Amino acid sequence: PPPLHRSVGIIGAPFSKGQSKDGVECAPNKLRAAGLLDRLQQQGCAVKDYGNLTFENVALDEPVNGSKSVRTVGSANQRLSEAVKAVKRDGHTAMILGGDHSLAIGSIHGHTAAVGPVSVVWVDAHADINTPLTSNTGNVHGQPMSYLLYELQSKLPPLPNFSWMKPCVSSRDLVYIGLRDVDPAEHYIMKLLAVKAFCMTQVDQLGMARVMEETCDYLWDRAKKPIHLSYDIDAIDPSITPATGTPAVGGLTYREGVYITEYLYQTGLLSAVDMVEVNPLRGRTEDDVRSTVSTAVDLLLGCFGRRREGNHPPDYSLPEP
Ligand code: 4U7
Ligand code: MN
Ligand code: MN
Ligand code: MN
Repeated sequence: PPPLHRSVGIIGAPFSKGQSKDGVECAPNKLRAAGLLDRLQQQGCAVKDYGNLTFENVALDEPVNGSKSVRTVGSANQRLSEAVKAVKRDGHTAMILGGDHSLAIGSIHGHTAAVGPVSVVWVDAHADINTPLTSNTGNVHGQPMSYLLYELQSKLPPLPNFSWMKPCVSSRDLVYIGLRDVDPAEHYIMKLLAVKAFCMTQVDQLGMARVMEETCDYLWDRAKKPIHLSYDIDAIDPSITPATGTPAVGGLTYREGVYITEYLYQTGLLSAVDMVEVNPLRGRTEDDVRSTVSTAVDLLLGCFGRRREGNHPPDYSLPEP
């Protein structure tokens, strides 16, 4: 069984230039304000908050092959990669609070730089595997997996402020869960590389318990590696988590979403977790925002040992009359 006491190193990555809507940069502080750190401590985690990163705003960041803010995204991810590497070298499980999903580039890069090859579990409505040349929107948050995969390097144009990064994930070490809004080029790439994906059809067919068993069977077939969980809040149905930039109907239930985190925690292999695309300026009401933020917090707590059956400290003893 995994140790009851884990130490978590939290990095705030208030970054939003991988897409065009304001607000995702507010999420790290919103998640903290919702009691994330206290609740982690209450469930037995040692918490170290590394604070929020600051990012340089690159002037004259003209689109490259149609992709927007590439230089700004490149430089921000270089900083994030260094920060994640440092948290891993300090011996913590890394928790990266986004920010938009383009930050998975630096997060996964820094993680592998510190610990070597990882398995990636990507929970999302979207595959985020467009190359800069296939993207219809030019938003880098729809492209991070293509930058990270060895197998797609020959399909990427040279990108300014990305020379620091080398691909670091094999398509064999990637599993998607929750997909339901995949672009044609992305679908083609996934078939070409035979990427393992449990889209919503498979979630309906198998149920989440089997999806998680099969996810781990698949990833562990060769070797057990540290797991990088990249959790896009839009994987959850927008009736529960509406405050996000690119909501997609027909998503995971709250219970399915939490089950993923409980299951991955008990593998003892979770080594880094991204929570991305929470946008407190989206959603129509205060309740929309509250429900989105509190669901994101619950997902993060699940990654660090919270169980719905209840928890108690290892040294708990009953009061004697
Ligand atoms: B997210 C999209 F075209 N595929 O490339 C794109 F539908 O990090 C959406 O998963 C990307 O929220 C969504 O822009 C990015 C679009
Ligand atoms: Mn998404
Ligand atoms: Mn995403
Ligand atoms: Mn989104």
